Amino acid sequence: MSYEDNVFYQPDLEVEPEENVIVDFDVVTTANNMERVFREIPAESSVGTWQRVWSMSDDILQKLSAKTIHSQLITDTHAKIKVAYPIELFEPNNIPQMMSLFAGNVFGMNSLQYLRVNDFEVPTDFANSFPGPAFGIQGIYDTLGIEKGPILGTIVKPKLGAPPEVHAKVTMDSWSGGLQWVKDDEPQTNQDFCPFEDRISRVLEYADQIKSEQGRQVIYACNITGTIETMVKRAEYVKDHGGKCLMIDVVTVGFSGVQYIREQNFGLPIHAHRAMHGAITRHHQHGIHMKVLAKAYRMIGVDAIHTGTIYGKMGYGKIDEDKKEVFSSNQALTDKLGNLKPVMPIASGGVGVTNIGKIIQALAPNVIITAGGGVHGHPNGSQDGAKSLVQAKEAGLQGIVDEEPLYQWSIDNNKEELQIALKKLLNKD
Ligand code: RUB
Repeated sequence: MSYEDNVFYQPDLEVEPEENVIVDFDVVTTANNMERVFREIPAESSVGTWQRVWSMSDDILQKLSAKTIHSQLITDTHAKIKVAYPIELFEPNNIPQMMSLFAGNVFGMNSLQYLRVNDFEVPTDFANSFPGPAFGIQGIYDTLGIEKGPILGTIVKPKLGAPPEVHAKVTMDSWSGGLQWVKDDEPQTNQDFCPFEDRISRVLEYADQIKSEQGRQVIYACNITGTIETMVKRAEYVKDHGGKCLMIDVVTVGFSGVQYIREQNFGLPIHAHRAMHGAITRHHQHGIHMKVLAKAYRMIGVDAIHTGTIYGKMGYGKIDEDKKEVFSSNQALTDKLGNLKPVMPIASGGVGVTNIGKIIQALAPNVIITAGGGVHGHPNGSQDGAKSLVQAKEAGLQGIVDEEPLYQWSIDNNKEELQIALKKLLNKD
């Protein structure tokens, strides 16, 4: 066995999808031997190494080697390939092992300039070995007690620094202005300027107040990110104080940490913030596509996850590329995947009254849309900012998405808060 072994490259091989994990890669090589790379990737990511070892039997080689089963040359040095990994190589219910296998050492090979994992498909039983979301899309609607449709929310701003009473006021104003979902920002955990317990208890009291005064359930996604032990304590605190949701920075916390929280069955949906994903997902030819992460976090069991807005401040800044990225990630959250529930996408980052209509047209009905600066930057504060976002959503659902028609709509329909927001953003007197 070596990279020369034909077992690793069988371009016409038909494999059984229920017996293999099939992974789509983009490969860019520094070497001048693409066929060798077609062997090297499956070899290094299954049973092989750079030369035959005495302990390798023909039986192992035939049964357990991964195989490039499809290759398409884009240029002399760039190809798209599909690799089939026999399911026996995987441990059920173990995402870290799965990622170490097909997205592990291969990323460091010196014959590769770039490598990108674009997608993966797993057999049904393997998918079902994972917990998956406890709530998923329907569970989130049920928690809020609402029917289908875009859920509007905000991120408390400033990103960091506000004391608990200000944090709580920003939250209360956002809810009383009509928003349904408020989340902490991704680096907000338990700093001296805003201790976790003080913040959470104040905010959750306001959530109770909204419920008793308006009969509406609102959600506060409390960021519990930390060590596993800390996250467990924080989740217990949130639950004991009547909280309805946990937020975790799922990329920085890591797969096992997130799954551990999922498996404690706190009875609270998990809002997955993806801070740091860009280091992994951003390069078109290198790293891991967001839809791969989305699928992995769905298997682990998050209920909602950030996947982009298309029209906001994050992403590639090119509508076509962003559409492709966001649509395919969202599809990974809802396509059939064993018996696992579908996950709610979250569109966030640079959202405001001028782009929410386009986001709704592209992503509704099943989406949580959160706007931080787009709410709290309103000249009259967070409550009017929240109202303006709700009004812009109403217009967006009617197909009024462009700035000038939206401004006219706000005048014609006496949507004062929206009109004021647009005046500022469109520099009108
Ligand atoms: C948005 C914000 C969000 C990130 C998430 O603030 O803080 O956490 O943008 O990005 P604002 P993504 O609404 O003020 O821009 O969803 O792409 O991971």
